Amino acid sequence: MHKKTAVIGYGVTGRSAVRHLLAHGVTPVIIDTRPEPSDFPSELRSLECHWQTEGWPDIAVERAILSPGLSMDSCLVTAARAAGVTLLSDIDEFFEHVRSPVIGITGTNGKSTVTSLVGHILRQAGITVAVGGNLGEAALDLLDPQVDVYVLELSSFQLQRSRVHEFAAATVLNISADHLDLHGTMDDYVAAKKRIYERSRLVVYNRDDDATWATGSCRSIGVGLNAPDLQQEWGLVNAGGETWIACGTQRLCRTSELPLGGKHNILNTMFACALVQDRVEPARAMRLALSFRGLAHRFELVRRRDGVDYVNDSKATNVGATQAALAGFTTENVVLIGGGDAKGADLAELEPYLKGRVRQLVAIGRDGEQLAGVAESAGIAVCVAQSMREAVDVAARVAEPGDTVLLSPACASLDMYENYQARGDEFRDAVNDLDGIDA
Ligand code: UMA
Ligand code: ADP
Repeated sequence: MHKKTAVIGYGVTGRSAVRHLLAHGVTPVIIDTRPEPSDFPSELRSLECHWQTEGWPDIAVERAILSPGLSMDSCLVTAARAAGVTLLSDIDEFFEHVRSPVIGITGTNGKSTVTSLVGHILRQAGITVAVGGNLGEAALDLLDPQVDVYVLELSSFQLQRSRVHEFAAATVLNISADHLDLHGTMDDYVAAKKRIYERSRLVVYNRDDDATWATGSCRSIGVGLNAPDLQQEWGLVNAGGETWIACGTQRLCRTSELPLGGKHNILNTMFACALVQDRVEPARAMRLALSFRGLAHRFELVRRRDGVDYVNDSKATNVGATQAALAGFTTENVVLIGGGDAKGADLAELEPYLKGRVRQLVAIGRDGEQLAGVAESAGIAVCVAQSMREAVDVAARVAEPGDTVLLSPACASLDMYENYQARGDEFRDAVNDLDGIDA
């Protein structure tokens, strides 16, 4: 067993790393730039802790598990490197201990949906599965000898600071600009994501997005919205006036039967089925996928009131996700609530998606004015709201029967909320408090 191990960052990941190390007989040193949390457990008081630490403390450490949220350019990480500390991620530590196959999922959007759907299909097929990573439980908390297959959602930050690992199947679902405030360049962001392919036994890529294509000679399956031209590839075919999901020459299901709306969810469903292809045969996987009900805050219908749909897409924290949400509308019947922390992204990329779909923008948050400018140049009416309640009230006043009031901010929530869930919850509460008839 390794000695003198530090855990850098005491968030969700750091806590899981401390638990894991203690369970394996290693006493870690905790280092964090933040003050000691008020809920720090009394049973950990005997550990050596360095709170509010910017430089490397005067301690001899061989290796450190580095949390994903701390920038690689931070003073603490630079100082750890200068002190010769070997930096690992929680994912590296997870792979040192895991004894069952791991399916890995990354991409700019759809990770949580596909990760949960893969877990759902495997579970329904009678396989003991553990699902987590960037979503839900941290990877190290999932380790359990009873588990047959692990399904991990992986962020670019986790992949960026991990070694290359052998996934049973891995995917980069799609790539669009995100987290450029921390990655600096698009090349750095894409390179971090594509590390997931390097030793993967099966690669599932997006035929319509060349940034997701693998370069080596790995076994790969393409997924796309056009017809599949190879056996085992996934895509859409038209037959008898209907659109079908197909795997190779096999027609599996009409897209109209899918429980989740939007073209992006058709893709997500095909990705999930392709990722489990070595364990659950395609027709069965597709059948099992039909009972998946989707996740909260992702294009979730909250209420139909006075003929207006209120949809919570608070998880749309980047431009690509809001583009996907808007792409599903064909007429100018959306009242969009958007804005927040744009994380350095160019919101002008939304303009072609706003035109012909959005009738009114209600702008919120720090970069709401920037989004308002984009909408105005597309000739769309704009107003600015100071709170979510005000935004919902304004949207409800301007919406007409047949319209959709859509919270799909294209921005992170952190300028106004603790996280996207809190933002979506406030939207949901404000919508449910509106007077009116549910219909
Ligand atoms: N921080 C400090 N000082 C430190 C350590 C961290 O200021 O010494 C700050 C970071 O800059 C960051 C915050 O604390 O703002 C949290 O960082 P962390 O590394 O402690 O994060 P965790 O609590 O461990 O949560 C992380 C993921 N968060 C991030 O990567 C920012 C969680 O994903 C993930 O669920 C968890 O690990 C378990 O794997 C959340 C997320 O927002 C949902 N992820 C981003 C996304 O999905 O877009 C990547
Ligand atoms: P992630 O975990 O990558 O953030 P989620 O499944 O939580 O992905 O969805 C995040 C946002 O992206 C939601 O607004 C959702 O509607 C949208 N979305 C989901 N799948 C896709 C996709 N394949 N392409 C584009 N946007 C998507």
